[in-house]
Amino acid sequence: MSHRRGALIVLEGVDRAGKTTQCKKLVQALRKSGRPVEMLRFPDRTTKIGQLISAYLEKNYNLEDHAVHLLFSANRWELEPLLRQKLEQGVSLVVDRYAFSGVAFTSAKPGFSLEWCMNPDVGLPKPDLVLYLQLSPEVAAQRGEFGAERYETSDFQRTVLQRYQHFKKDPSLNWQVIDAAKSIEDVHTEIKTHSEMAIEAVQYQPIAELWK
Ligand code: ADP
Ligand code: 2DT
Repeated sequence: MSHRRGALIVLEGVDRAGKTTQCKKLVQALRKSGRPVEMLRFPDRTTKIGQLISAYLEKNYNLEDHAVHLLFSANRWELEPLLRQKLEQGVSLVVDRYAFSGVAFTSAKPGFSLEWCMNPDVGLPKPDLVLYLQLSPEVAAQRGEFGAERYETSDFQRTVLQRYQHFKKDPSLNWQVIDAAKSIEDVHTEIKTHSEMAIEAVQYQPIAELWK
């Protein structure tokens, strides 16, 4: 590849870990230093599939557990051409949740293996960096009440937190654990450093495929 590509940077972590706050700050900081960057989030609730997912999360619509898992994955695949195009154009992407949320949340339900949960996302653009915002349920609780959406209960979130631990053992991922209990500014500084390093490191590398 003769021209530079952008980096795919994903933020993951349990509810209220600070993902949205940090995605916005990271995009601002990277833009300020002159790097082309855009923010995305999954689920993307604006598409037809996303609207179904949103209705499910808001408990306005029931879906069978396997079916909704596949819809979350389909919501990533429908944006895959756009993601790839942006990265190839040299735009870095900061993404609030990705396939790791898909696996952690569905595998927290009874009867779902990690392997089954990972399968539909095999081959998606592989993140060059995953920033996992680590926060204990106790500190998360201090950041406010749970909302009314599906999955927003402390028992379920505890299981999700356990499921996330699987990924830090995967040597093929650039999985960085960030202490999300620190101040917003301290977390930001750490995230920015990792992100700038990833952007430099991958600019002449091809985009890899997730879990392949
Ligand atoms: P998430 O997207 O992971 O659910 P948010 O970014 O929406 O988390 O943050 C959840 C709440 O916690 C918000 O009220 C936010 O202002 C607050 N918050 C985020 N990061 C921190 C931090 N490092 N310390 C204290 N409060 C934080
Ligand atoms: P927020 O929009 O507040 O982040 O909540 N989820 C997300 C899944 O179950 N599977 C997925 O693939 C993704 C991306 C996490 C979205 C909720 O949807 C869950 C919380």
